[in-house]
Amino acid sequence: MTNQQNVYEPLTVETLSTRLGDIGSITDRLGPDTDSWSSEEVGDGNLNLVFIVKSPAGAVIVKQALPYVRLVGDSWPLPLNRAFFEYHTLMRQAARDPGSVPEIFYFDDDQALIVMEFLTPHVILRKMLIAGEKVSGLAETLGNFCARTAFRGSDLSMVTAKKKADTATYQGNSELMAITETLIFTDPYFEADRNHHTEGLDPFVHVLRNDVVMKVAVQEMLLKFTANAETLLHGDLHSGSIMCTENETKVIDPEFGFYGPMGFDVGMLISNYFMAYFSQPGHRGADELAGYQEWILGLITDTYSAFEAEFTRLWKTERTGILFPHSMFEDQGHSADNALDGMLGHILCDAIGICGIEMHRRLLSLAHNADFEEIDDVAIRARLEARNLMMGRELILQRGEINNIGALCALARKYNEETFL
Ligand code: SR1
Ligand code: MG
Repeated sequence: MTNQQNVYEPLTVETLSTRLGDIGSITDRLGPDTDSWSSEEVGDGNLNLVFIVKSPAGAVIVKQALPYVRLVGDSWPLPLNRAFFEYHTLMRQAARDPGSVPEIFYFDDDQALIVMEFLTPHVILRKMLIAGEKVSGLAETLGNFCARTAFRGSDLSMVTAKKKADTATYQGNSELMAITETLIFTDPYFEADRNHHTEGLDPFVHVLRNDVVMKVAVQEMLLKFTANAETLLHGDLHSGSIMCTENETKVIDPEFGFYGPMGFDVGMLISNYFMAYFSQPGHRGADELAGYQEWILGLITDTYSAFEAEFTRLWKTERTGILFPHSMFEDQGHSADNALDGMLGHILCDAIGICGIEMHRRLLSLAHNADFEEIDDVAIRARLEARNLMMGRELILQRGEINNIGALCALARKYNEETFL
C-alpha cells in the first residue's frame, strides 16, 4: 500500500486509486491503469466505509473500518482490529463452507481494510424481504452455512489445541462483543441512553422491563454468550449480512466473529425472519400478504430443517474432535444418536432464546431495522411491533419448552393475529 509508514488513514474516493493502485491482487482485477478506475462510497451499515471500485476490466469492494461507530460518530471510538477479525472469520467460513462468502483479494491489517469480490447483481436480503421478493435455495444455503460453520469450528471437529488457540485469538474482539453484550443483552431491558422506541409501545416496554423472570433468563443467555465458547460464529447474522440474487445467497460482514453458543447465528437469523414476517402488513396489501408471510414461515422451517439435517450428517461423518469420540460410542457398539439429540436440543433452546432477545433489541435498543422503520404510519408500526415484542418475551421464557420448529412457527401465526393495540 502506498503509505510510507503504513499509518492508518481512511480512504476517500479521491485517494483510493493512488493508494491501492500498486497492489497486484487488485490490479489483477481492475487493470493497472488507475486513471480508468472509478469509486463510489456506498456504506450504509452502522460501522464502516465501503467502496465499490470499478474499471473497464472489473470491479471490487473495498471495506475499511473507521476508528469509531459510524452510526453514532467519533464520540463512540471503536478499534480498527475488527477488520482483522472480519478477515479471519471470512477465511474460516470459506474453508468450512466453500462458496458461502465473497472471495477475498487483499487484506491490510494496519489500514484495517479488506478488498473482496463485488457481488453483483446481489441485493441485501433485508431489502428483498421488505419488497416481497423470494430467493430459491435460501433456506438450504443458510441452514447448511450455520450447520457447517457451527460444527466444523467446534470441538466436535477441530483439533482441540487449534480450537483453543483460535478461541484465545478471538477474545481480542472484545469491543465488538461488548457491543452485542450491551446493545442486545442489556440495553433493551432498562432505560439506556441510546435506546429509542416507537410511540405507543410504552405499555409493552413497561411489561418487558418489569419482568424479572424474563430478565434473569436474558442474563442467563448472556452468560452463555460470554462463557460457552462452543464454536466460531458469524456474530451478526441478520438479513442485512446476507446478499442474494433470485437463486444465489452469500454471507457477508462477520466482523462480530466470536466463539460462543452453537445456536447463536441460526437464532439471530430466524429472529430477523420473524421480524420480516411481523412487519409485512406494513409493506403489502391483502392480496399478497398471507402468501408472502407463509413463504417466510416456510423459509424458517426449511432453514432449520436444513441446519439439523446437515449437522446430523456432519455428526455421523466428520466427528473427529474430542467431543463424543467414536472410541467411546460406535467403536464399542454404542449409538451416539441420543447424544446428537441432546446436542440438537440444546442448540434449539439457545437459538430460540437468542431469537427472542434479538426481536427485542431491534425495536428498543440503538440499532433498529428497516423492516419496521420503513413503515411510516406510526400506529400501524406500533401495532406490528407489539406483536413482535410479546412473542420475543414468550420465546425467552419458553425457550426450553418449544421443542420443534413447527411449534415456533405456530406461535408466530398466533401472535400475528393478536390485537394488542
Ligand atoms: C453500534 S453497532 C450496532 C449494530 O450494528 C451491527 O450490524 C450490529 O448488529 C450491532 O449490534
Ligand atoms: Mg454488519
